[in-house]
Amino acid sequence: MTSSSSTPPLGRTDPARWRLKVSDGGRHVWHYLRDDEQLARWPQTVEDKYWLGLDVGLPELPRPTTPIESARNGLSFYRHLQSSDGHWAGEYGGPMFLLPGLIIGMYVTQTTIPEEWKVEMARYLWNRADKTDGGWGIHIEGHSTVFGTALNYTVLRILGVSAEHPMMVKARGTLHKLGGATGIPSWGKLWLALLNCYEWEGMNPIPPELWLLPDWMPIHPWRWWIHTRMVYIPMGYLFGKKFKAPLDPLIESLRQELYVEPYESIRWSAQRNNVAQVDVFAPHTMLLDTLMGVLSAYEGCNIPPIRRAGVRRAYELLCLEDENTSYQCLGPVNKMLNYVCRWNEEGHESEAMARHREKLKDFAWIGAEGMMMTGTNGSQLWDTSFIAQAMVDSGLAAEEENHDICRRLLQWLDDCQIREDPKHFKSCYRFSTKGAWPFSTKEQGYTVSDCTGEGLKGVIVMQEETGYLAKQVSQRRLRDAVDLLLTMPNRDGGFASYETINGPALLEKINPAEVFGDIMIEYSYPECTTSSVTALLKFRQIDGEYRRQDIDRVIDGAIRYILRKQRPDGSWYGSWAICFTYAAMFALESLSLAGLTYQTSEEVRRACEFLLGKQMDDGGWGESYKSCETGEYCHAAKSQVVNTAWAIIALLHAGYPEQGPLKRAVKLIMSRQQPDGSWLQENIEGVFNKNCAISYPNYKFSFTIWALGKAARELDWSEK
Ligand code: LAN
Repeated sequence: MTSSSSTPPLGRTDPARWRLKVSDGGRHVWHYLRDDEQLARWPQTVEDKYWLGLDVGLPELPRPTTPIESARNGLSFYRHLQSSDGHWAGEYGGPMFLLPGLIIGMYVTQTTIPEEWKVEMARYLWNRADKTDGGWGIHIEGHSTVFGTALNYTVLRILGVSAEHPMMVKARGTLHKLGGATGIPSWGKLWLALLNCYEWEGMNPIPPELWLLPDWMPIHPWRWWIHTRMVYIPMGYLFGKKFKAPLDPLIESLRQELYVEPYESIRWSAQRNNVAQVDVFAPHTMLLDTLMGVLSAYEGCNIPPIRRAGVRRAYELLCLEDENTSYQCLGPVNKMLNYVCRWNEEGHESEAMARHREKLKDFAWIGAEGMMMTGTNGSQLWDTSFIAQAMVDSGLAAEEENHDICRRLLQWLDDCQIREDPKHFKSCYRFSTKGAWPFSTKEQGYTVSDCTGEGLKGVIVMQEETGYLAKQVSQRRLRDAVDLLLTMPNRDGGFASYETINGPALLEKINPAEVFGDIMIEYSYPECTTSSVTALLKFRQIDGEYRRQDIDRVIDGAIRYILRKQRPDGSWYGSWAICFTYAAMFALESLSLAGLTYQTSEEVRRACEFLLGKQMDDGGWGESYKSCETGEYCHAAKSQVVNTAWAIIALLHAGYPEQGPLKRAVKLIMSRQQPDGSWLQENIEGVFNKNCAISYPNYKFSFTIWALGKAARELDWSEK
C-alpha cells in the first residue's frame, strides 16, 4: 500500500464477484456479477483469482532439486492460468497516462462510467500514488511528474473523489510544487483542452492539413511511426475543431485546482512550450520550436476551406482505422481520441459509437490493486508464443500431462493468424497483414514483425517438435508468414516493429511529444530482427527450398546488422524491455545461428564479458528501467528472476563455457520459486519509447521456465 490514507477513496468492490470472460480469439472483458444467482452459475477460475491477487489455493508441490523439476513445477502452476480458449491472458498495465484518456474521453462524451469501474479505478490510483509525495509518474515505477499527477488527479475528481480528500490535498500540493498544470507536456495539454480545463491557445498547433500534403513529401505523416501518426490523426481533427466539453461545476472547479494561478489570469500563448523539467525526456529542438512558431503564425491566418479539408481527411482516416480494427484501434491512445472524434461528429446514438463503447471494455483490466487501462487490448499472442517455445525447448511439451494445453495452445495460435490484408489497405497507408501474427488479437489486426516471427515459431515447434499435434496450420499459411517477413527488412538489414522505415531520421528532430524518445519513425531493433530471422530459420528447416535465396540473404543482412549494433563494451541496447539483458538474449541468439559463439567469435566473447560483469553477488541479474532512460546499464536494487532468465538464455546461446556463473543464476531462480511452483511479481519488465515502462507479468513464468529447461538440457547437472 502506497497511500497516505488507509482506505481507498471510494472503497472497493467484492473481489469474489469479478470474472474474466474470454471470447472472439482472445478478447478480454472483466465482468462484475452483482446477481447472486449468476455468481453461483459462473464460478471463479484459478485464472480469475490469480489476476485478482486472490489466493488461488493450488497445492504445494514436491520441492524441486534439479532445474528441470523446477521448470516442471513452474509449468504445473502456470498451466492453470491458461484461458479456456488456449491463450494466456495477463495484466498489461504500467503506463500511467492511459487511464486519463479513458476517463476524460468518457466524461467529455457523456458516457456512463460503470460504478464498479469508478470504485476500482480510484483504488488503483490510490494504490499507485507515490508514497512520499502522493503524485503519479509516467509509469508505475517512475517519479511524480506533472503529466502523471495532473491527469490522474483529474481522473479521481471525475470518478467522484472530493478535492478535500487527504490523498487529493497531498497530490494537489505536489502538482503545485511542480508548477501546476500549465507545465504539462503536450499530450496532457490536449486531454485537458478537451476537458475544457486548458485553452487551445496554449497548445502548439497540430494542423490536420498535414494529411493533405502529397505522399512523396519526406515529412508526410504516413511516413511516421505508426503509433505516432495514428495518434496525431484524431489530434489534428480535435485541434481543427477546437473541441471542448461544455463547462460544468466540476470543470470550473478543476480549472482552479490544477493551477497555481487563477485560470483567468493565465497567459495561454506563453504556455505552448512550457513543459515542467521533471517531465521532459526529449526536449524540443530549435527546429521544432521554429516550425511551431511558423505554424502558430499560420493559425492566425489559416485558410478555412483548407482547414476544413484537413479536418475532413483526418476524420475519414480515423473512421477507416475504426473499421479496420472493429473499433479496437491500434492502441489505447488513438482508441480514446477516435472515440471523442466519432462522438463529436456522429453523436451518442450512432452505430459507430455503440461499437466503440463496447470495445472500451477490452482495455479495462482489474488487478490486485484495482482497475487500470491496458497498453493494448492485451499481449495475448506474444505471451502465448513464448510459453509454447519454452515448453517445447525444455521438453515439457512432450510430457503427457501437458498434451492438452499444447493442443489448445496450437488451436489458438492457428486462429490468431491474420489471413488477409486489411479491409481498408492502401487507402489508409496500412502495411500488409496477410500471414501475420499480431501482438494481441487477430481483431486488433496489425502486423508486428517480431510477433509474426514468434507466432510462426510457436506454430512450427508445436506442429513439428511435439510429435503428437497435427499440422493444422498449412504449409501455404506458413509460407504467407514468410512472404510477409521477407518484405520487412530495412536497408540496414534489421527489422523494425510494424513496418519498414519509411521516413527520414531528421523527422525525429520535430518530435513534439516531450515525454517519449524515438517515436517519429520506425527504427531497426535487434529484438525484432532476431525474432524475425530465427523464425525464417526455423521455417527453412522444414521447408528448405521455399524462397531459399531470399531467406539466406535476409538472414545474412540481419546478422550483419546485429554485429554493427553491438556497442564497444559488448552490449546491445534493448528497446522493448529492460534492457541490456533483454537485448543480449536476442542478439546472441541471432549470432549463434550464424555459428558465432564464445568459441568462434570475439564479439560474442565481449558480449559474455559484459553480461558477467553485471552478475550480482547472489548469482542473479537485476536491471532497472533506468537503463532504458539513460542508455547505460543500471542495476536494480535487487536481482530479478526475469533479467536472470534472459541472461541465462543469452549465455547459453553464446555457448559460454564456464558452468559456474550459469549454475549460480539457475539456483537463484530456483530459490525464488514458491512452494506452489509460481514466482512472485518483481519489478516492471517492459518498456517503450525509451521512457515508459510497461508490465509483462507473464515473463516471470515463460522465461524462467524456458531458462531452467534450457539450462537443464545444456549444462551438466550430474554433480550438484
Ligand atoms: C508495444 C508492445 C509490444 C511491442 C513488442 C512486440 C514487444 C516489440 O518488440 C515491438 C513493438 C511493440 C509491438 C509495442 C509498440 C508500442 C506499444 C504498442 C507497446 C509497447 C505497447 C504499448 C505501446 C503504445 C505505443 C502505447 C501507447 C502510447 C503511445 C505513445 C501512443
